[in-house]
Amino acid sequence: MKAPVRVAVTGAAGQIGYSLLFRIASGEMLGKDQPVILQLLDLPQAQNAVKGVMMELEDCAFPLLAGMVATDDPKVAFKDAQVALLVGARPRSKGMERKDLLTANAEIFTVQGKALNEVAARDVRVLVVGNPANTNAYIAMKSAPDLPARNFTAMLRLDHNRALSQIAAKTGKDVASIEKLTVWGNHSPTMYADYRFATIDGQSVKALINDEAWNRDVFLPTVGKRGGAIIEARGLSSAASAANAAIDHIRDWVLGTNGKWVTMGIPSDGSYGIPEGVIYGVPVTCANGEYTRVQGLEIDEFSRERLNFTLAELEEERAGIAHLL
Ligand code: NAX
Repeated sequence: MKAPVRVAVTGAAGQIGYSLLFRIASGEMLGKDQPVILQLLDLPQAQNAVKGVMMELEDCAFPLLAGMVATDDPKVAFKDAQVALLVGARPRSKGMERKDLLTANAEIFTVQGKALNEVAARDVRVLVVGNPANTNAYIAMKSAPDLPARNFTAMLRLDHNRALSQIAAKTGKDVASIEKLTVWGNHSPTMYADYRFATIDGQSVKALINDEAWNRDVFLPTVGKRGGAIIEARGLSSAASAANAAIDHIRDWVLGTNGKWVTMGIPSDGSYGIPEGVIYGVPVTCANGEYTRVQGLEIDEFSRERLNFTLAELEEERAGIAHLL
């Protein structure tokens, strides 16, 4: 039996947490032979709800669940954590300005970054789901100078999966047959879902679809505004699909993608004209527990505009919290 992996999850009492924890405990994230210890963080007022979730986790009698901890202290939750899913964040309340939302989250992610820096495993893999995810990941990364910057990532995978399913529907092909799709930039409606390099059974998706107006007027707005459409329809934001994307992100990072492209928000190395350090969605492949950015892709004029547009939003967010770091 392998030694258990310590997985910290914040926002454990929330709706994404409720979809996520059971799948982690059943082995869907780290493998069916990998025991896990769940270290659950939530606010003091949510501790009872966390206890309820833990009771349900117990009642599943998952063979791979080797232990659980519930706490409102990030230093307890992140102690020796090898994977940290930062899901909990301050939601936007009525009348709250975007600036206030950024500041409130900057405080949370500064504290959590510092705690990770102090107590987490030195190779901890961090995925930030809580919004604004890219900027929150940036803040956590900057607050954890003793940890490798490359271990801080933001979730663009839900956007990637949304784009995959739109293309599958448009072409009538299987989702699994689509390769080399990516989503650039911020996890927000400014993201740029890009199928210019994508293939299905070796055929170009761009050629198969052959409809630039569909790309611009249907595909990009549909993917970009999907979160809003789900809130409209369900009365609640995406939860199960967000949890699924988080599982995909960590599973692929740890277990590899066999050469397949996936999208991760990672600190820029300066390529594609993205300033170094900005947490930006890019295509990656994963092998041996590491991600590698896909390099050398051609950026045409339309794409450059879109890459710059989503970058401008990230730069604005970064400027908004710069004084706090
Ligand atoms: P919920 O409001 O259901 O749950 C959030 C949980 O986080 C609550 O239990 C709350 O008590 C806890 N929390 C708040 N501040 C905390 C802190 N400082 N430390 C620990 N826990 C804290 O939200 P849910 O629907 O689960 O969404 C969680 C986050 O994911 C939100 O920020 C949401 O905007 C974001 N999303 C990100 C997505 C992405 O693709 N990156 C997609 C889905 C989702 O919208």
